[in-house]
Amino acid sequence: MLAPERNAELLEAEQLILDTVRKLVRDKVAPRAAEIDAKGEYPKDIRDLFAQNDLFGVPFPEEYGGLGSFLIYVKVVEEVAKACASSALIIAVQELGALPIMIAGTDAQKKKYLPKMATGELMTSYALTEPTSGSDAANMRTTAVRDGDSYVLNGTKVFITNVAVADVCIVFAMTNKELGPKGVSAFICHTDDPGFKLGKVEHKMGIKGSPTNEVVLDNCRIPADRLLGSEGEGFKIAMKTLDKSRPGVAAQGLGIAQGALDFAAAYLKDRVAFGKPLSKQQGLQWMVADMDLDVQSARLLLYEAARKCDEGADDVTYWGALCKLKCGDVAMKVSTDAVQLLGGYGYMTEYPVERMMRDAKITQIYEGTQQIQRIVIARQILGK
Ligand code: COS
Repeated sequence: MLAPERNAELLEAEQLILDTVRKLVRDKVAPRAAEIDAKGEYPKDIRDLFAQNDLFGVPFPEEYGGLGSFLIYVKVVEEVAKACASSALIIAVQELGALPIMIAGTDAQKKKYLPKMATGELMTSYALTEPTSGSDAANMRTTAVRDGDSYVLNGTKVFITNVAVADVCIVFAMTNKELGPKGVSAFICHTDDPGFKLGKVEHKMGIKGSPTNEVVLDNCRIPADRLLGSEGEGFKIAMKTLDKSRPGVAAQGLGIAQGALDFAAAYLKDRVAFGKPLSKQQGLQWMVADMDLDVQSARLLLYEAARKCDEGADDVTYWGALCKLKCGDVAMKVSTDAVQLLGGYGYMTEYPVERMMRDAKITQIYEGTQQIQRIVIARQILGK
C-alpha cells in the first residue's frame, strides 16, 4: 500500500494530467489520427506535444524527474490510444526503452540517461527480437565481445519499434553463447554509435505511425561502461522489463477497445434503420453490453497490474502477463465488433473503426504473443 499522503498527492496529479491529456487528445491527436495512419507518418508534432506536457516522465522515478506512477502512466496511454494507437505507442516505447536502465542501471547510468528520457530530450528503443528468436528470446545470435575498454556487437535485430527516431537503443546480445539465457547481456547503445545501422523499414498492417526497422550491428563498438548490470544478467533484465512494459501495451489495447466502443455507440444512436435508431435493436444492445463488459473487466485487471508495479509487488510477472493477455484480446474483439456494428461503413477508411481493428491486432502479438502470456501465467501457477 502507498502511504496516504503519497496517495493523495498522486490522486491530485492524476486529475490534472488526465484533464490535460484528454484536451490534447481531443484538440490535437484525434484530428491527426486518420492522416497519420494513411501517410504512415511518425507524428513528430505529437511527440513534441507529449514532451512539452511532461507525459514521458509519468512512470519515471521522482528522483530522475518523473512522477513515479505506473497507474497514471497506463491511464495516459489508454487516453491517447482511444484516438490514436500509434501516438500512444510513442509514450509506451519511451517507458520500454528506459526500464532496463531503471531496473539494472548504475547510479551513473541512471543520472546520465533517465532525466533526459523523462523529458523526452533523449528518445529510446528496445532491441531484443531477432529474425530467428522472437518468442524464444534467449535463443538470440547477436554477439558482444569485450575488446579492451569496449564491447563490439555483431548481429541483426528485427521489428524494432521507433528505433529510427530514437537516440538510445537497449540491445541484448550474447557474451557467452554456451550459457544460453545466462550468456545474454544488455547494453545501452546510441543510435549514432559506429556500426549501429538501421536496416530495412517494415511495412505493417497497423500502427503505421510508428516506424519499425531492422537494426544491423556491424562491428558496433561501444564503451564497456555501457553494459547494464553484469555480463550474463541480460535475459533477466529483458524479462523484468517486459513484466513492467506489458501493462503499457495492455493500456494501448484497452484504449483502442474503448475508442472503438465509444464510436460504435454514438453511431448506433444516430443511424436509423427499420424506422428507429439502431440503438433500439435488442440484438445490437446486447452486443454493446458485452463489449462494455469486456472493456470494463480488462480495465480492472490493467489498473490492478499497474498498482502492483507501483507497490513493487513480487508478482508483477503474473499481473503483467494477465493484463496484456486480457486487454489485447479485448482490443481485437471489441474493435472487430465495432466494425460489424457500423456495417459497410465500418469497413471504409472514412470511419476510424477499421483502423482501430488493424491497430488492435498487434497488441496480441508484440511484447510477447498471447500464447507466451499464457505460458508465463501457467508457470506462475503450476511452476516451470
Ligand atoms: N523476471 C526475472 N527473471 C526471469 C523472468 C522474470 N519475469 N522470467 C524468466 N526469468 C529467469 C528465470 O528465472 C531463469 O533464471 P534461473 O535459471 O536463474 O531460474 C531465466 O530467466 C531463464 O528463464 P526461463 O528458463 O523461463 O526461459 P525460457 O527460455 O523458458 O523463456 C519465456 C521464458 C518464454 C517466458 C521468455 O522467453 C519470453 O517472455 N519470451 C517472449 C519474449 C517477448 O515478449 N518478446 C517480445 C518482443 S520484446 S518487445
